[in-house]
Amino acid sequence: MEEIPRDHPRYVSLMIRRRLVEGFRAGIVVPEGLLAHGRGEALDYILGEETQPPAQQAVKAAAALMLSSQHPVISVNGNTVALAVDEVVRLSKLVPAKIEVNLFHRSGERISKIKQLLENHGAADVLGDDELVEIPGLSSLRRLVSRRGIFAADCVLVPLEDGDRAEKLVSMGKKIIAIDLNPFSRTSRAATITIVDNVVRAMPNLCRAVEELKGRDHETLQAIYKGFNNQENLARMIELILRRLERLAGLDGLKWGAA
Ligand code: PTJ
Repeated sequence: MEEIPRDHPRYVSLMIRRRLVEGFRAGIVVPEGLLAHGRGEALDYILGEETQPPAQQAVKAAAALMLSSQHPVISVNGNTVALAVDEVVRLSKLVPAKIEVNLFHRSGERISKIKQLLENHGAADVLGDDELVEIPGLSSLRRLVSRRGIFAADCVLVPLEDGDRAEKLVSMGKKIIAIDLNPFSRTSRAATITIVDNVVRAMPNLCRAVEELKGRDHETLQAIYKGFNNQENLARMIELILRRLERLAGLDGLKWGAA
């Protein structure tokens, strides 16, 4: 692939796209994943492509929730591993939490490629194709989950999700942490904690927060995540988008247009 000049004003964004295209060519990301990224990056652009304070609060609550859970699981799909494979593995070791591959566009071949990639980056015992059971009432192939993983989990981290599975997992009594740049999505609204940020920033932030909170007693961790109100946090993110658009509307449009 052609070189992307380091001094290009959109260098970071172009490199993120490149990772997804490479993931697509390797059979890890589906074409729909590239489209999903387009929606995500449009929202990220509006958010200023940086972690906003409400997202950092959600990260802290998510870290506390994962650390105080009995059986936390990190659910991964094609886009997540293409963008944050090292952080997924690191987080799974820090918490510790199991990793399960759970795909919307499920195929045996993609599951083994994603498992292989995770294992190449140091993950052990990646779930997703063994002892499968169904999430009741869910018709997409995401209903197939591991008995030892998502099915038994009390807390599931779902980066980049499509709506209905999060809702079903919540109705099964599980606590859900979503990472989704779209504060309006069904996933964001259904989750216990939603981190409205790009997965490339949210995952390292989550690793750092887990490192900081590790060793705190159960009551302190519970107090942190119980003090978090998801609907309020989403409302603050939407408010932030409104304020930012208002500010931008006052500027010369040509100055801030992306290449
Ligand atoms: O790998 P598979 O087969 O499981 O398929 C994965 C995709 C992403 C194709 C599938 O889950 C899907 O169709 O998802 P949706 O319904 O398009 O939802 C993806 C959500 O993630 C949208 O709300 C996007 O705004 C958001 N999003 C996209 N890129 C990012 C993101 N959120 C955080 N970080 C991103 N980089």
